[in-house]
Amino acid sequence: MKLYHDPLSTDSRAVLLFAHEHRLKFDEEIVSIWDGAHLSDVFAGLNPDRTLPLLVDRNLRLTQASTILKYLAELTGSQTYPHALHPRMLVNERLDWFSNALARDFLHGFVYPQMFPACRYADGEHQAALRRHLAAAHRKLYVLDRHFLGASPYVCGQEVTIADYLGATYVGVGDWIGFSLADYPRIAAWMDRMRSLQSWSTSHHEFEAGLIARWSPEIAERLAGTQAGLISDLV
Ligand SMILES: N[C@@H](CCC(=O)N[C@@H](CS)C(=O)NCC(=O)O)C(=O)O
Repeated sequence: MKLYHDPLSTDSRAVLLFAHEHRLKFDEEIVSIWDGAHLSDVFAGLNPDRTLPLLVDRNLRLTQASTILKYLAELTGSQTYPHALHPRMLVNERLDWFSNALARDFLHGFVYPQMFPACRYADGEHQAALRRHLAAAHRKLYVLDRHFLGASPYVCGQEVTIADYLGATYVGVGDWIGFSLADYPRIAAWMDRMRSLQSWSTSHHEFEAGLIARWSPEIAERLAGTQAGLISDLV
């Protein structure tokens, strides 16, 4: 079994978190997303969608972090993916929500365009697009805080599941633009719980080191300016 990933890829980190927590051993290869290695013809031969992560197990190729998490949990008999039908469907439901709703509005719509130059909106549209997606992201975060977490420590109830691995990895990226969780106390407490997992820092260390190494001072300054402007205007 081989995992193609890059610590700079958010979806890769969710899989790495699960793998480290479960002490899983497999071959791995880093495909540098920053250098565009995922766009190469060689990698497209493995994953025509040219995205990371990719898990290859004999003839099976899985390209969705959520499916890879389910597969690895199933292979290892992990309790983080319950077998009973209703609890399992709840985990699937939350995974879909993180992959679709939260990723769209929070990650792709609001966070990445501020972190990665290639994801910026066109000049003249950038600020307006960020504002629109920030408003949508707040609606999603409200649902996560008040409804999914509510009185529970984890998004599916009392026990940590693969949905928490994926969701916390997504929410954690907000730190890099200084996104405040002050209005979301349950999310903040959940993130503290997830960050206290013994493998959290291992699976996030290379991401953090990679970002710090790659961000030029100019980008860092622009990021700080953009975020400061948004925060003072909107929050
Ligand atoms: N739906 C996929 C998303 C995979 C994805 O978009 N990965 C990003 C990195 S987090 C990627 O490879 N982006 C490169 C690109 O779109 O060019 C999943 O859940 O794993």
